Amino acid sequence: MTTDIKAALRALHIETPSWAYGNSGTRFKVFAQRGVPRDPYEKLADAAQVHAHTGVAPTVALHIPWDKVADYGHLAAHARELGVGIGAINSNVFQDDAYMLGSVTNPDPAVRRKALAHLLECVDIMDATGSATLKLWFSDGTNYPGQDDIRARQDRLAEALAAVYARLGGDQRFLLEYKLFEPAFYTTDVPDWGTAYAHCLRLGPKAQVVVDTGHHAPGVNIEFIVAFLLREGKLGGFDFNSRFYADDDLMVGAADPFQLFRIMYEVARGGGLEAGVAFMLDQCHNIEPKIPGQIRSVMNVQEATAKALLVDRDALAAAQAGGDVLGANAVLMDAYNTDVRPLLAELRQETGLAPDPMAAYAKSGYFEKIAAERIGGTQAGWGA
Ligand code: LRH
Ligand code: MN
Repeated sequence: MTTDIKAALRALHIETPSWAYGNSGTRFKVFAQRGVPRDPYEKLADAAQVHAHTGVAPTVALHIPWDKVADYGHLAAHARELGVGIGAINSNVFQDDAYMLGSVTNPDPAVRRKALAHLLECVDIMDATGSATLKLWFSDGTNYPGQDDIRARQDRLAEALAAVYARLGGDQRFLLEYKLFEPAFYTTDVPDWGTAYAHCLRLGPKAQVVVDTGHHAPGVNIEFIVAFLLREGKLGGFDFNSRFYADDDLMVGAADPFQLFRIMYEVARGGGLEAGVAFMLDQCHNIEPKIPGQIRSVMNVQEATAKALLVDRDALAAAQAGGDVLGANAVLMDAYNTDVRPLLAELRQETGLAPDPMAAYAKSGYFEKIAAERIGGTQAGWGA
């Protein structure tokens, strides 16, 4: 049992987002922090620290144009030298003035063409970096009833998605991300898993859904969505974070570790650990140090996954089959209430890592080094 669990935990691959290493905030304030990267090369160096200390964060998601460089092949080579790879390419059709009334759903065909051109450029960047995954999130929506035709916007969205789908290479796929609201406050054109699923189903196997854990209405049972999409072969990935209220983008597992455990249990139960599901973090460390924030987040996913793998599946199946409600619930709670930190510390030592990545990073002196070196220049951020 432990051997299999350790093997599954060693195979866990958590992708960190380049933008988590830059400055971020809210509409009220973006607090700058010392040592923040000034360019994608420095972001990759910081991401490599997370992988160096956890052993399970070997790729970095890029966001275009926040990570725009002259030579994406050179950036990918730099990543390899650092011991990491380029993961999902994230499109950005939410920050250009032209997109005030939408990007691919905009009533103006010229704006739609502009947005599509950006999405296709992101596929070119996938080709240049060896990335196999395009992540599509659309801020598109309306703020007032009547502002635009809900059905016509779906037609425009479908047209753009079909054009991107046709451009994808053999081993490439796109992940369509949904979000209940914000920045739009009346309709959002991809508001929920059902809408994303329906568009992906219509397109084909290279189109899957990404579940951002901060993008649901309060009270939504996310692990049900996970179980359903996995059963359909349409769960492409996660944007992991946590929230107390809305799209807070806090550290995954920080606000609701039990929810993360329930999600990872459905992932393990549904074969999601072996199905090429992308486990990506999508977070903003507005007030806490960035690299330790990412290390802690990776550890939270590891802990939730270890607990999920500890569930006694046979005992659970027997209790469920026998209608033993409390017995079945107890099997799951026993796993959740198990302290898996010694198991993970042991696993890290067996793979030549320090048992406590947070302590190891703090002792490494890396922060002091970057805080001293990274003087001047423009710190990276959301570029808004
Ligand atoms: C939108 C989102 C999306 C990213 C952005 C950084 O809220 O979750 O995944 O493009 O955050
Ligand atoms: Mn996201």
